[in-house]
Amino acid sequence: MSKDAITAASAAYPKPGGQTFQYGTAGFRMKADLLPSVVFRVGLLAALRSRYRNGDVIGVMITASHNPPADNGVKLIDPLGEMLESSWEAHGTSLANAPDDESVFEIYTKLENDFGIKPDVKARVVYGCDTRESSPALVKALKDALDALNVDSTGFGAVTTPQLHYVVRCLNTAGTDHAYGEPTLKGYYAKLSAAFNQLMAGRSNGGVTVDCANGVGGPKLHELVPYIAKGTIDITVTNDDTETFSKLNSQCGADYVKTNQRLPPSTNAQPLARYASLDGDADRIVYYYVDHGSVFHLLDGDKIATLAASFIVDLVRASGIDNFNLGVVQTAYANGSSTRYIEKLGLPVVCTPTGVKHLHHAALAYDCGVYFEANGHGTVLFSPEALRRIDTHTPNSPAEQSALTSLKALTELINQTVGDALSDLLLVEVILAHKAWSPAQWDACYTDLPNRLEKAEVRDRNVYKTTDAERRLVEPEGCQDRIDALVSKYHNARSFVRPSGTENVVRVYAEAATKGEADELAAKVKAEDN
Ligand code: NG1
Repeated sequence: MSKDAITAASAAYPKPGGQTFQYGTAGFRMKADLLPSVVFRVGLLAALRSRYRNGDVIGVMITASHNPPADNGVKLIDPLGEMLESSWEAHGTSLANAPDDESVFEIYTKLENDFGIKPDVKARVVYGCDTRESSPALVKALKDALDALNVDSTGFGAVTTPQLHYVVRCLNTAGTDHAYGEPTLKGYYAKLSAAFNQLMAGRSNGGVTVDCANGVGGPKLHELVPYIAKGTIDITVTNDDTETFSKLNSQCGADYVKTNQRLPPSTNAQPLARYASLDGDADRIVYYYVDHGSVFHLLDGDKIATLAASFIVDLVRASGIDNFNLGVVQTAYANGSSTRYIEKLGLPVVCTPTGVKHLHHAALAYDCGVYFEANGHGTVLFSPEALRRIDTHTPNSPAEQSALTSLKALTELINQTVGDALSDLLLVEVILAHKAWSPAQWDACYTDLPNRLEKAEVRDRNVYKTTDAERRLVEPEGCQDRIDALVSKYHNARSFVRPSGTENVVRVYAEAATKGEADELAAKVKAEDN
């Protein structure tokens, strides 16, 4: 690649002084005004990655998800719609931290040489963004990098993160025997809705009100609704103002609801009606309702995981498929009651470090891996062999046939590339309709242990080192012993401290038999920690 083309284009995006960037759990994420040089260089990385993968399509998503409106971020999507392979995150970090245009070119050339990337392979990249005010300028920085390298690129405009993951997978599997779908938004809506309408045939389940966090999920849910068969469910879309940038994730959205464990203030909640909240890029969803006493009840990622796992296991059994290995993957933030409930269902459950790439990886070990973070980010994966068995299984009765048809449709309804709030919304609606459950009946599967999540500002989060899927601290020395001593004073209690992968803070989680105890334990651990 011509040195002049890269350095000249890079000169328009100088690295801000005094900043150190790191490709973390969610790619790069920070105040948007610090990002242009980072996004430009991520464009270079995407081109390299595509050429390294012999011209596979790589995705670049510009979003800061649930973060405030002034933030933005950027992350890469690998060919099958997965997160960027971990070993490449360091290359993103070194490009982003190159002090000047010359060193950007040197690192670019070194990566090309180290990976034996052939100069004649054409790179292919697709990209999208959320609805933030800063997104168009960052898209331009990305496009300038792609153009400087003569990349074959297509922009999808404002899309949800999972929609871009879907498109990437479709493009890379087109024409193969595992083609994923048509690589357009229309194709996405058509695929999800066809499966949903089939699963809901002859069923009607009232309505659900969806808070879209004033983010990209709003317009995209509006686009999906016309595809949903009339009389199945009524979807009411709220908090869908993407014009007033300051409203994004403000007093609404999945993160607000999960963290504060309360309704978005704009909700006029009716007893026992279903409500759901998406986050700013629609890759997370949580449900909730209020009871007749106006008490708020959260149905978070753990509740969605247990609902999905039990439903799929029942369908597999009812289809007459045996020796089918379904497992659930959680993180340390999963409520202890949910873990015990999964064990009671007789299903294997494992805990991984935070961040969906870890959960996704662990879920691949099963015929069907159900993974959700408690905050509502998750999906269900079926292995290629499981899909083949479902496809070729011969049912022995009309009941088996009916269960098998539903199971097949579920594999189409679920976005298997990444957690997808729109796909998860339809999945939950289908399951509740099949079970004829109200949100209260769903909630009654198990009772969450009261819990509290806090964050603490620290001088350097990197001094906190964890083990056991982040449930224990090994450094700073003595810290874990002090946490253990505090925990032992409470009933049914658990607490852990881990450094955030997306903010310069450590997070403190505590759960205990009562709300008062959970709050007190979290406060004491936080104080101990500072
Ligand atoms: P960090 O900042 O590492 O805690 C947060 C979420 C993760 C994940 C990432 C990426 C919590 C406690 N943490 O990570 O689950 O979703 O953001 O968005 O919710």
